[in-house]
Amino acid sequence: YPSPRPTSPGGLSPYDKDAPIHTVDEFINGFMDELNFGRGVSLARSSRNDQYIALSKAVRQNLQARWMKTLARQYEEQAKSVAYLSAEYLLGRQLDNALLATGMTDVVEEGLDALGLSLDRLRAQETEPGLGNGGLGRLAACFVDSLATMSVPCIGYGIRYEYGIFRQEFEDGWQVEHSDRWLALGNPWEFPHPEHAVTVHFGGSTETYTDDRGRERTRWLPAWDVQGVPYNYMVPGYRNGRVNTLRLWSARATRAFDLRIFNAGDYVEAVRAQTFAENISKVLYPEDSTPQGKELRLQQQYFFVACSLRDQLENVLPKYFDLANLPDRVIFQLNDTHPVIAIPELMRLLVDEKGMEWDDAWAITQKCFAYTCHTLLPEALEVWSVELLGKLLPRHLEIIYKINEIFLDEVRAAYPGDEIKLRRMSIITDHPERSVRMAYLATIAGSKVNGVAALHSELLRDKVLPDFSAYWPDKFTNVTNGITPRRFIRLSNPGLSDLITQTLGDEGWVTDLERLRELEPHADDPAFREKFRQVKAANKQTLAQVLSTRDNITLPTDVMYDVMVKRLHEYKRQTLKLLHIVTLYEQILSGKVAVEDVMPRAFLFGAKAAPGYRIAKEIIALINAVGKTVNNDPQVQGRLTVAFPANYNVTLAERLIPAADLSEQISLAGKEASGTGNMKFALNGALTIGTDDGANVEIRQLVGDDNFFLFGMLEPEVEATIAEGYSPVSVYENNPQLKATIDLIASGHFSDGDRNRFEPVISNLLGEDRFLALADYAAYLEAQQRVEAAYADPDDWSRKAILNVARSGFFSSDRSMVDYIDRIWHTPAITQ
Ligand code: GPV
Repeated sequence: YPSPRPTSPGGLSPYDKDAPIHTVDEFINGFMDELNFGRGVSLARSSRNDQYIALSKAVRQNLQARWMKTLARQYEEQAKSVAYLSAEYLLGRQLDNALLATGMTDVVEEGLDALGLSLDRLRAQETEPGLGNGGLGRLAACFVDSLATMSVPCIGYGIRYEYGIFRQEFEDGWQVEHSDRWLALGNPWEFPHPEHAVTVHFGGSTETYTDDRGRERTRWLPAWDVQGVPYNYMVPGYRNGRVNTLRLWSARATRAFDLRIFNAGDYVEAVRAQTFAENISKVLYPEDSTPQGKELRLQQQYFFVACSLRDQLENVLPKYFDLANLPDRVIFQLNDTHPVIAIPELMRLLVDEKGMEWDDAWAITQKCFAYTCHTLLPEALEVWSVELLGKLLPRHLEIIYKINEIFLDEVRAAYPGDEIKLRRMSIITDHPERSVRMAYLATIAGSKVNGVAALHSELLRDKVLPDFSAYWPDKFTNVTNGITPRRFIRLSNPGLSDLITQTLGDEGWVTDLERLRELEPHADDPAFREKFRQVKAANKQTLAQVLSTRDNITLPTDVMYDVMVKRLHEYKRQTLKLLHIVTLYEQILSGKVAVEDVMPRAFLFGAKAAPGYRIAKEIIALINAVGKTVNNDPQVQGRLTVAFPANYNVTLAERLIPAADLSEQISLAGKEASGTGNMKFALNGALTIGTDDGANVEIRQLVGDDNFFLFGMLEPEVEATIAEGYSPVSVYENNPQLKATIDLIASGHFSDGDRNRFEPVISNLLGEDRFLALADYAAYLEAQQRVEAAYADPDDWSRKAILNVARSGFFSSDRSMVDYIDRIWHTPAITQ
């Protein structure tokens, strides 16, 4: 397998021989050229945005030469490559990553300094590309980073949304959404190629005909079309001279589309129709793990996979390529079900357009796809109504029916007479309406199906797809998620990175994260612990500074930072965290605990709610209301601070995570597929308080029980509790502290006496509590007491934190890539 390349520490390296910029002078020349002749402004008259764009373009020059080399070499070698299909890429800011990959940071800093400019200020000018909702989109970004760093040929395909994830603001503590105009000031990181636009069809009907060899065939007579314009992004490997491609598609009207309407004589209508086409890539759907079944979303899905398949077959593969060999050249990895319509699309291309026989095409298709599932929640499993699919993609629906028919014949032969199993395994379900189960289609067609953490893969096999795993035991596998150490420690935590590099003697750990194990002996060294604490304290200072200017938030810097950042979802149980905070507060108010005995803590939240997810927005409002009351109540004497900076995104995560002491990973067991924030915190030396869920299980196994605060029901207990008939009210009635806590909220204490204000949250908890927050409340409080006891011994806490860092190497996304290559892709190593 491709081993990560050794790196040349610091500065510019020998592999950079094709790069135009090596020295400070060369940088200044490149930068001034971009400013004067690219932007058309003098330094004196330039805006910060001019400077940011000129800087980015100077930096990207150093990547471009290598990019072209990578592509040329790849074309020569014709090696098998990964085509990662993902509707989301949550990239985060690009400039710093490009500086790191090229090793230009010092040269650039010095050059800008000589011009009287500050690199930090120009960094802050970049609007991050938020082309994803949360974990799933960020995972895709980590994976493409790792593949480039490991020199594995990969092209990432996705959508260039004109508006990414909404920008969140709070008005009276209530979430309001604003459009994310991330392209408004220009984007120096993309390369549009309108000349390579491809056409994608929609709607219409199908017909049968007899071809010139006398065979009965089907063809699609679509009703309308749009064009996909590719925008290429560079995905630089870390100092290894490789640059892979991320190709995002943007929709525009075709000429035919325009002409048809122009010819009807209505100019204004024709222009409006262009907007209709462009709508397809206009906006990212902001629902995370809760698909809404909207027609435009299906259009987006088909749009980007149809563009991507055509691109592979017509531009990436050589002319006259024998498609029988397609599986030797490409593996399409399906990032959840969003791109699964690619399966019938490939069948359509092979059978209808290339004239292949069905069975031959199916044999190829089955080898070319693999499917990653990212959830266990039934409501997150995508289905498309037959009515909608038939209207938008009539030929694809026919192909899905045929795949299903042939598959069910197989099942019938394997399990004669078992009609119920047949109905259970059918791609088509009749309830609540006739629809296509995309996860089943992906499972049937894919060469492999993987979950994203050990526990998740097990539950996926046994609970979500049991019939399929019994039928194809070898199809199912696990690849535990990972995170890129380049962005999530090396860039985001320079203090800790420097300490690690000094301690280990070199920077090799950045591409070989298991080397963090070498830190283990230092966990017992008081001097090292002291340095480690200084890094954490400095990171808190930096965060407090950022939040002060960004959000006007005042944070104490000498207290424990207890952080819960992730999308707002009931299953993730932000309410459980809130109940803990209100409990601590209620104990002060009621005099049960003297305020001097309260351990000082800052609770930090970050979370966006899907705009239509009512209860999630109510929970956000409640967190903000509690924060306002607690922060301003003199009885608390500043010992408890609640901070909820708006618009949590990758950029903010890079500041929050390095400053955290405690990582909150408290989902109901069996609901969080993996989590990846949990890995980022552990890697940055926070201890986890967490349930036995997702990748928490593996984190705890690796860091050790003593260095992890486990609490709560296990997955089988959750099932048993629900089966017995769970009653949240009786938990409430039987736990006086819980009752006092909930009653305090219900009393209107956090809503100026308005007892109705948070009634929806209260009645949701007492009446339903789908995710058993009340059932885990007592265990959670008890675990928080263990946390406090441990934190009271700073030296021992540091030891535990250091061991978390030292034992987190497994969670590098480089390791995830090795597992994908080994278990699923079988792509060979490429030599530089
Ligand atoms: I399905 N995930 C997500 O972010 N969006 C989705 O639509 C779906 C899943 C997340 C899971 O919730 C996390 O547990 C997981 O770590 C992440 O995907 C990456 O696998």
